[in-house]
Amino acid sequence: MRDATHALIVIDVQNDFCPGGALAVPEGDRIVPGINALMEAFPAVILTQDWHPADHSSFASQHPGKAPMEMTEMPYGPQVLWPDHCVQGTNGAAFHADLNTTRADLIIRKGTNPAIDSYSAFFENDQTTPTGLEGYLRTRGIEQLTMVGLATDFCVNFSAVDAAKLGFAVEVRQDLCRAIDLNGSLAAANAGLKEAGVRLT
Ligand code: VGL
Ligand code: ZN
Repeated sequence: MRDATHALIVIDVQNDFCPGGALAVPEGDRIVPGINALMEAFPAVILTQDWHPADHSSFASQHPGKAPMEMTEMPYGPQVLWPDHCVQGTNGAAFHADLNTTRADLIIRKGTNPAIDSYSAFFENDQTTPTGLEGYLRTRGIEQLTMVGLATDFCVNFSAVDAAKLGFAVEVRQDLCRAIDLNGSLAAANAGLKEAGVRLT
């Protein structure tokens, strides 16, 4: 068992990010058994859940003439336009059926504001609106984070970089993550993670 200052953060292991889902990450489901096993070694387990309203502005369907995976400009900067995914209350937004959610201390939902996407578990994509996760971790005395989940190059990446900037010691278990890899996003993410001082293991 890791000591009480160490939490496992499981990012977005949801049906829509698994094979057959709306924004399927190749092999996204393959990491589930390893994540369940790893939970046993952690005194604190937090799950994140991408949780969008049906008219979310990150959906290409909300931008006439735009197709999924194209870019747009939002007031807060460039934004990838995604297929509709993880709509609140749908089966696609549910956790993978085999993920051990019983073990979770906290489930934090993100991407609920229709005007702002939220890749990171700590801040929305405007990089200023907090989700509240930092306060939860600090009040529990947690200083070290191990991150796993989907997708390596988007939500895991942004969560890990933000956590490192906030002063947590962060490890990303690459064997328990899978990537979307859009236009070199995985290589860029790995470089950014190293630069931020995240340990890639
Ligand atoms: C994610 C794209 C859009 C993720 C969430 O979990 O990595 N990616 N929403
Ligand atoms: Zn999303």
